[in-house]
Amino acid sequence: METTSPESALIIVDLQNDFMPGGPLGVPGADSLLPLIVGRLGGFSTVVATQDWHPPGHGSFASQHPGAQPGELGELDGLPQVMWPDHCVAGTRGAELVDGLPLDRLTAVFRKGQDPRVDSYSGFFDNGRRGDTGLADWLRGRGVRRLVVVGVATDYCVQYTARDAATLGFEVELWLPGCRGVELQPGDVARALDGLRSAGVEVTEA
Ligand code: VGL
Ligand code: ZN
Repeated sequence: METTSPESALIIVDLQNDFMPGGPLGVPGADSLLPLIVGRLGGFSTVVATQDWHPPGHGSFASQHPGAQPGELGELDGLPQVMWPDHCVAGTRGAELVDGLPLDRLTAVFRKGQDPRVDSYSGFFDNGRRGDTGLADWLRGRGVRRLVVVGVATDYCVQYTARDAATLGFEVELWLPGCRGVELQPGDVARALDGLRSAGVEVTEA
């Protein structure tokens, strides 16, 4: 049996319906993650889920930029911004955590992406690092020093969450079997993993 350490937390990033294959921002293979992630829940006394939670008409949506196509690079409030299909609108079925994720096993859910003027890939800060979700202080308050990060998408929200966690001084493991990427450009996931390793994140493959 896996031993639980109060110092370790599992961070499940954006395991939401709209990111499942067939959804508006479907991530290939994301529907295979649930049993793998559920299988690890017992090893952690602290389990956090993040939830992408956008207002209708969020500025990251291509639909808000005349002429923009989903997947293109544009700009939002002075920051480079990928134009995404409408997704994870607060309160919709698409924004719900996937069926089968046992909500009673989650210690907390942190929502992000609520400011229409800035995207928020990381579970800690928005992309402009202006807003703070409070996750870091909450984890420290529980005595958590080590994080295992899983979920979607490896090249976006998982990457940003893991990098911020390392920068904030947490010991971070990205458990690759529990992650899937968008891969808008071939090689995006590999580049994200290289960057994370350089930032001190341990990428584990089994
Ligand atoms: C995500 C793009 C837009 C993610 C969220 O969860 O990785 N990607 N919003
Ligand atoms: Zn989003």
